[in-house]
Amino acid sequence: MNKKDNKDYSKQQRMKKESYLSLGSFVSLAIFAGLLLSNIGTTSFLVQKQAFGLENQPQSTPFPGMNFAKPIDVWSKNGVLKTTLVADYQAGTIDGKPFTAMLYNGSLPGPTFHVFPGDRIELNLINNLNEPTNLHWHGFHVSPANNSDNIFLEVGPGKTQHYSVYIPKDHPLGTDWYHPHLHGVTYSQVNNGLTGLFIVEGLQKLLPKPLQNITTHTFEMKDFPWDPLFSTTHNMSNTLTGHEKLTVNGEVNPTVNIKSGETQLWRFINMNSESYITVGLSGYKFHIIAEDGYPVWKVRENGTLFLPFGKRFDVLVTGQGNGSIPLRVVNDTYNDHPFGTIVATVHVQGNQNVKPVSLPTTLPPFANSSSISKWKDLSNATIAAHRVLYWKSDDRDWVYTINNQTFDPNRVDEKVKLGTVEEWKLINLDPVQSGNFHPFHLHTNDVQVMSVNGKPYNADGRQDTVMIPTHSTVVIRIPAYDFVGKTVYHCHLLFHEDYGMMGTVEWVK
Ligand SMILES: [Cu+2]
Repeated sequence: MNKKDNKDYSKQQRMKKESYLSLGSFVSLAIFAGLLLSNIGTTSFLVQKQAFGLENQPQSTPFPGMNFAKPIDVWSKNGVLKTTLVADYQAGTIDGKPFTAMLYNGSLPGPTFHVFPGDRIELNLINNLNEPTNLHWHGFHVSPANNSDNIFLEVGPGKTQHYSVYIPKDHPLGTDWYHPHLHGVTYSQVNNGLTGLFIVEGLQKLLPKPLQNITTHTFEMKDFPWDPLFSTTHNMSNTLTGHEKLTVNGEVNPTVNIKSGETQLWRFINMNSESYITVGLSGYKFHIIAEDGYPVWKVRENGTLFLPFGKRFDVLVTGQGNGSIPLRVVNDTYNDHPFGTIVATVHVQGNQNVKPVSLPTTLPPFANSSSISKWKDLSNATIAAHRVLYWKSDDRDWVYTINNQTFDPNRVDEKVKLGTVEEWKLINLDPVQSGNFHPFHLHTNDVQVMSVNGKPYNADGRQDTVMIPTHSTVVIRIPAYDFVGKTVYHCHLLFHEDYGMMGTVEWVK
């Protein structure tokens, strides 16, 4: 059974479960659906905007023929990003199909935030949903405690949570993102549209002078529409609408303009929670300068980019020739879209007399630090502890475990001492035919991949989202530094996470 068949198989299992639902469940389903609709009918986004001072932020413009808005860019000012996110339901259409999404500030995806190392984030999260939510800064090296990147916080319906996040002066540079991270509802909230980019600026300053002011484009890739009924029923048969489209920044097949000879910085992210994407641009190479918001030690040239859920790549691309070429889903072991699916159209303007600049093969260190933990290769690090984590799926009963345990927020699974480097062996026990890949994600500290199935891995830098293929072993090294507190590691197939595949780690002094 290949991955696709397996997905269909899982869906059949989910449908089977649905048939066990009692009449009572259907009654409560109807009540919940009614609540959802009444909320859509009565909540005015404009009123909320005025109430929370959002009317002073740059205005979003609606997509043509839709009432979802385009994401806007919000920058920090004088070292502070002061902003508000309102999570609410919003009706609109994608590809002519009506769809009710869960959105931040009415835009699909949410606003793109731009911050610098050393900045402070002061953010109000207002929850207008009928269910609890919270916020995670995916890829950020910040405190996991108090009202910082604390995924144990629960923001109830109608409640507001203030977040204060301090970004270290030597924070890695690149593309990170934000999304809800409340155990049990993460999968549906992310799939319904509650995601946005959080860019730590400064990556261009690591490039040769002529490239420091290049044009940037973001590619926030996500399958829409997703069936919002799942959020109210939590019935797995509702998770796939059957007419999902691969969208980029909320649009189907947008156009990107580049001149022949011009180099641009493209920031890719897979914002799905259960679809892999591999993209390619025929005749082009992507020069990867950051992975998971972490500048590389060595620039790798790749013809394709494989993005598990949550993965980001910052790449340099130089325009060639003249005319339009499609950015497509290309053939790869892992892919959940038909080969050839168009992601975006790249329009190259030829004969512009733009002289190409030679691209760098390495980048200078992003942080001025002598500490090995901060940014250097961990291959020769002293290892303070070795741990083994077994990842296992039961697709029939939807039980997903790490070391035979499902998630318990009150338990501490691993304690890691600050200032040390640990080596973790991640073993995926699921057989190849199960199709159950598990993208490992760790909060607070980025990791270095050391080997895959015993074969040494030549790491270009650090990552926060690492694929553990079926029936495979991946060895990683984790440097613990700067922050104490309890947080989590988990599978970023968010359905697995919601059904148990998450453990707790406490960074201790
Ligand atoms: Cu998984």
